[in-house]
Amino acid sequence: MNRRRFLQTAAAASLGLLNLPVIGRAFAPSELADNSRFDIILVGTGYGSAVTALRLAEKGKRCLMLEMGMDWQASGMKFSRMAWAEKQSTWLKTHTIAPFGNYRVFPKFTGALDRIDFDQVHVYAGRGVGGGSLVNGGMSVTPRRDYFEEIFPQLDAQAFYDKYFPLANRELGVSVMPESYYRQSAYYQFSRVGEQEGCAAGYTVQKVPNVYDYDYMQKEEAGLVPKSGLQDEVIYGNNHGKKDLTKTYLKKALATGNVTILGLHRVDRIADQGDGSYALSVSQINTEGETVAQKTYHTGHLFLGAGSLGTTELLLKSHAEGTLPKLDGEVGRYWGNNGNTMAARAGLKHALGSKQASIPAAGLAKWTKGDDAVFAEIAPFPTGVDLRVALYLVINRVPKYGQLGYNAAAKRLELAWGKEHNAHMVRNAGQFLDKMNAANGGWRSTIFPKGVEPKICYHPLGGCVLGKATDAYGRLNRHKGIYITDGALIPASIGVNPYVTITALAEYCIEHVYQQDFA
Ligand code: FAE
Repeated sequence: MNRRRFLQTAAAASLGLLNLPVIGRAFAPSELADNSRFDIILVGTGYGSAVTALRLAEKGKRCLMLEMGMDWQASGMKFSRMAWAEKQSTWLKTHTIAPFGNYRVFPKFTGALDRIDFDQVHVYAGRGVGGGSLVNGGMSVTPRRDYFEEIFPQLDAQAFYDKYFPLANRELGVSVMPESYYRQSAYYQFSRVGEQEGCAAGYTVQKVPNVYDYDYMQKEEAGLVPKSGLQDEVIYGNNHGKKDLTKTYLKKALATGNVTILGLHRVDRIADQGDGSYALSVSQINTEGETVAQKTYHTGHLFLGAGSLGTTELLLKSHAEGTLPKLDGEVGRYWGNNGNTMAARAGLKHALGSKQASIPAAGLAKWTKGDDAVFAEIAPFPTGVDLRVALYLVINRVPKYGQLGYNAAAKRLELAWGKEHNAHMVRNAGQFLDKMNAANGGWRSTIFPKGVEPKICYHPLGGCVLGKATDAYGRLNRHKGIYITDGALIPASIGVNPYVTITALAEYCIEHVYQQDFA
């Protein structure tokens, strides 16, 4: 051990900092002690945070990222398959929390997939370095321009479609599955049947780009490499093939040498110090979720990227507990589930195949100007047998917003979201199923009530909306030095799977914030 490393290690040991789950080399262990001050702290390591960290770090700014989930790469653990979920599948619960089939039990562990339950909606989220990119289906969809303009009338759409969406797609490593492979793969029979049936029912087929490496997938099918997307891996993480954020934005950010990520570090509270700085109460947890250390970190530049619910909760909770007294009433508003509704048909005439890839490749659209607009992702049902059941994740508009609040007495985040918010989604998804059945045969499956389940939300959006709770570039109202970077910026709906939009918005915001606040 060289002298510098020896001194650092000795200092770390005296401060009780050994065994810190540290990634990256921006800060020595001794600089991570309790009560340390950092120029920049980012909360979370999902899309918003990863983009922001890269753009700051490549300009030479040192960034500390705090992530409540694990560093999966360093852990050496494998992600679970869906068919045989183990403890690492699920965030601190004793059983699985998938949309259905939750018969597996295990000890609590800081696993990859979390679910936050409200009365009429169950919100799924990824946990770990990489956030939602670890558990999502990799569907990388740029929104329709007319809908983007409807949701964000104040933004320069031309700039987004010329610059920020292409940039986001490039950095994320998005590609379209080669048609030749799609047409002949046994694993995409379900999707080809879905397209054919959708056309017959009058829907427009839309190919869906993805961040899955299709060269790898073709090798999977040829039996040349370990299977992942072709072996029911997705919502608990992919062991191969998927370019999650640890292989794209976060990898580049760490390579600058200006980023350190602390895994298993949960930010519990933000306190306005009144001098332009913020004190964060942080709990370091172990893999059973128990607190093993508590510390306070200080910063003048706090970037929140804890996801729609995580970011909004941190702000509302800190306000309710009196440490962020000036919080704007706009925080918590314009929340929505991106219109997510699961739908299922049974009794299909055509075989869907006993082999089904877990990575979706196409969707069916009828995106009208009214509340009946739908975009239905043709989802796999990879059970290993062909049950002739077709699944869809239907995305709808969100005409009625939800509102988040924090109940200080009960110490929990609350959401005003009732059956009335879901009503048009249930109607639309039901009509979609009925049209598909009328054109192709089949009936509404009983895996969901009348074939439709509106409580499943994979795409939480809103709570700190751009231009409402923030200025034009994500700076939180009334709080100089706090920035929102994530899905909380989007008001309730974007009409397609959202992370390309979240990435593009984060690129846009940090470009302007850097020029105005850091350059
Ligand atoms: P996100 O990626 O959720 O990252 C937030 C991070 O902050 C997480 O790592 C948290 O662990 C961490 N965190 C939260 N609270 C704290 C705290 N207090 N202290 C420290 N760390 C904290 O945020 N979208 C698509 O576009 N295409 C898809 O195919 C797709 N499929 C999905 C499938 C599933 C099963 C799920 C759950 C989601 C899917 N999504 C998909 C949604 C997408 O993953 C989601 O919109 C983004 O991940 C949201 O990005 P954010 O940056 O907002």
